[in-house]
Amino acid sequence: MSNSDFRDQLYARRQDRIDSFTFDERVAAVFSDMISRSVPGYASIIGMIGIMARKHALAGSNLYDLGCSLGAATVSMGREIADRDCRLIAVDNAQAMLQKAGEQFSLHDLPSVEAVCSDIRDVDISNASVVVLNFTLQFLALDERLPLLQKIRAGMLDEGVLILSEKIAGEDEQEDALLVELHHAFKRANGYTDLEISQKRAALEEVLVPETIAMHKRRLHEAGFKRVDLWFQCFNFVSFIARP
Ligand code: GEK
Repeated sequence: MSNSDFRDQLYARRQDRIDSFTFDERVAAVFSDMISRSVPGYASIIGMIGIMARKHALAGSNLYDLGCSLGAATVSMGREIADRDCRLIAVDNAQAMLQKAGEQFSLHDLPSVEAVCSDIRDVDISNASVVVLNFTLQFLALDERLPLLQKIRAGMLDEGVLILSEKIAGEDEQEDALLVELHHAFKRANGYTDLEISQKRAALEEVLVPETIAMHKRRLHEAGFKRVDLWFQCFNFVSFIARP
């Protein structure tokens, strides 16, 4: 296969009907290229998740990567905590993604990873020192977000951290328009055409529902996290570190 086989061209041709976005084989095949050309700061976030795991992972505890896709955050954490007796649990409900994640784990020689094909709403969270939701919560229905965060909080050690990354909405119309415009400029600079940008946007319309930073902070507090800090923002992509 040539490199171009892995380039995301899923929305390059005009489509008469845009189906809702799903994480199928076609997406799994190009996912690395898609996320790095679509999410500003993705590589930095992945790297920093490893750094944060190194700081917070406790020996004998569990580390969760919920909605792991191809397992980039798990690999980043695994590299940083190789010397510790921790269990890494990578969860995704898309079989096509999880299969490729498994290949990554063997490639990086991460023996203690458990790859679980499940809905994150159904997995048991316990003895957790690090929980990662890296651009996953945004795919749950609004009323399912708080119960998931409450479950995570309940399964977390008092010294634990939740790293929550999300695509966000601006606090008002003007800020939102600015952030969206800058994000689209980022995608254009990475080779996506206006057609690709608008067709992908339509496919994600009802699937990915962004919320404001204020809404996320409020909900994290409601779920029982006492400290919530924003450690990353680039345009409409942010990441929080939340602590009990
Ligand atoms: C990364 N974290 O590269 N249960 C399990 N998995 C789910 C669910 C659910 N209810 N809903 C969505 N997913 C990754 C990137 S991508 C983000 C995360 C994006 C999974 C879905 O199958 C997909 O693999 C992932 O969450 C979202 O660090 O594509 O924008």
